[in-house]
Amino acid sequence: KDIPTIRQLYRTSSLSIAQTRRYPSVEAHLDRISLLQGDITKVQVDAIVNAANRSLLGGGGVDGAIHDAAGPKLLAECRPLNGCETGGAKITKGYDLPALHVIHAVGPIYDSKDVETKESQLASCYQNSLDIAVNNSLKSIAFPCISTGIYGYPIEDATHVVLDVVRKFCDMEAGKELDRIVFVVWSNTDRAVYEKLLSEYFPPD
Ligand code: AR6
Repeated sequence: KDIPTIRQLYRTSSLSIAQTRRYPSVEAHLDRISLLQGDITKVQVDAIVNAANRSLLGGGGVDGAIHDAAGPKLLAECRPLNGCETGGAKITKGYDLPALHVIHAVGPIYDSKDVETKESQLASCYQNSLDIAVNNSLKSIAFPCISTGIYGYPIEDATHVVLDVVRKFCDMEAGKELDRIVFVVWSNTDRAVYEKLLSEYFPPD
C-alpha cells in the first residue's frame, strides 16, 4: 500500500515537522506515527480531533480555532448532537478545513485529587476517537494535546496516557486500519515531551 510520507503531505503547509520516523516495532507501517508542531487546523488528514467541551458548541483554545477555520456549518452540525459526555467523542464533517472530518473529543478537566478518574477519561476520549476513525473507514487522524491547555492536565502525565493507548491500539488488528496517526503540538515544551516519550513507547530498532 502506498502511504504518502509526511513530507509529501505537509511540504506546502506552515507546519514544522518535529519528528517522523519508522517504527519497526509497529508492524509494516512506514512513517505511521508523526509529530508536527503548529496549527492543527492546517493539517490535511481524514480527521482532526477537537479538544471540545461537553456542549460541543465551541469554546476557546483549539476548539475555537477549529470552529473559526471550519466555518459556521460546523456549529450547525454540532447543535443537534446534544453534547457529549466526558471521555466520549462524536464525528462531524470538516467543512472549510483541509481535514475531511472533525472528531470532537471531550477530555477531562484535570483534578489532582482524582487522578485515576481523569486518566481513564483521557484514555477513553483517545480510544473513542480512534474507534470512530476506524468505524468510519478513515485512514489518517491528527490529535492535539487534549485537556492539557484550559483543562489543566499536566502535559507529561497526559502524554503517558495518550501514548499508552495509541501504542496498544497500533498492536491490535483494528489499529492496522489506520495508515497514519499524527500528534500536533503547539508549544516547544509539549514538543520536547512528545519527542522524549515517543521514543519510549515506539522505540527505534
Ligand atoms: N493547533 C494545535 N494545538 C493548539 C491550537 C491549534 N490551533 N490551539 C491551541 N492548541 P485547549 P483543553 C493547543 O485549551 O485543555 C476550550 O474552550 C494548546 O496549546 O484548546 O482540552 C474547549 O471548548 C494545548 O496544548 O483544550 C473546552 O472548554 C492543547 O491545544 C476547553 O477549552 C489543548 O488546549 C478544553 O480544554
